[in-house]
Amino acid sequence: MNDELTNQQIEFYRTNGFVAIENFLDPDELEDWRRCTDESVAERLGNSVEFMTNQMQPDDFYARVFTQCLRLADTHAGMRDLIHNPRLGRMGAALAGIEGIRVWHDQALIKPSYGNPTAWHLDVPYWSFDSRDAISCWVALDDATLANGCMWYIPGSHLTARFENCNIGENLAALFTIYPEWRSIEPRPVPCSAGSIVWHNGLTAHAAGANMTVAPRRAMTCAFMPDGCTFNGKRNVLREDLFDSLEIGDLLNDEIQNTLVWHNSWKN
Ligand SMILES: O=C(O)CCC(=O)C(=O)O
Ligand SMILES: [Fe+2]
Repeated sequence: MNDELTNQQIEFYRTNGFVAIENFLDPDELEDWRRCTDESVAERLGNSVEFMTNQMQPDDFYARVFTQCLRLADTHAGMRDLIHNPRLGRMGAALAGIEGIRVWHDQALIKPSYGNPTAWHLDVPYWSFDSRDAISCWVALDDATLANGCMWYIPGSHLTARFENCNIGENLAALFTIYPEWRSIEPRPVPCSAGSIVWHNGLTAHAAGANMTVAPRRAMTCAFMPDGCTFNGKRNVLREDLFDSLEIGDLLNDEIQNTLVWHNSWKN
């Protein structure tokens, strides 16, 4: 795992709200990420854990944007090792400029052949905390191209985003009715080869194109929350018992739900 970051990459991330790193995984590691993703997704779909996948109504538009399976590290030991790897967390913390970093949710996002585009959206406003420093990684398990639905970003949008958002629906451009000021910023596609990692700030506007190829475009991703964030009242992926016990303003530090995967004090 090539987890070293240059100052230039950190600077690029802070300015643009995203950064792509090619050759993050070596061929053996890529094989492992693919295996753990394929296995854990197959198990999840077989078990129909309704809350954590979007495949309950497979003909819906959203179900055909991607097959989405959330929190696979909860149910697959190999995936847990990949997602909880402190080296991955350290990378995210270094880019975001935060002391400690917790898992919000991992998710597999598999855009099927002829899958719909992923509409422009922000991530943080869906979640149970408000932060300008949340960060997600998106690991390409197949080459991501302009043809099969690579990621696109609005550079710098994280700097002016508010916590207002839209659904990932049929209108690709719904987000721009909330943020008309972003309409004139040229979006940047981020094609990358399998084994690359793309990081984005949770407030950076992003999207993906349709998959106009015969093969799926697989990605394994993880959203991270800065240590110290507090509950804002939204359920999102919180366990029911935890959600019921939380008051707005409570620290989100449950070690099972929001595992601390890296803290800068661990350096020594
Ligand atoms: O993979 C996609 O199509 C969208 C990814 C995304 O929205 C995310 O990782 O937050
Ligand atoms: Fe997203």
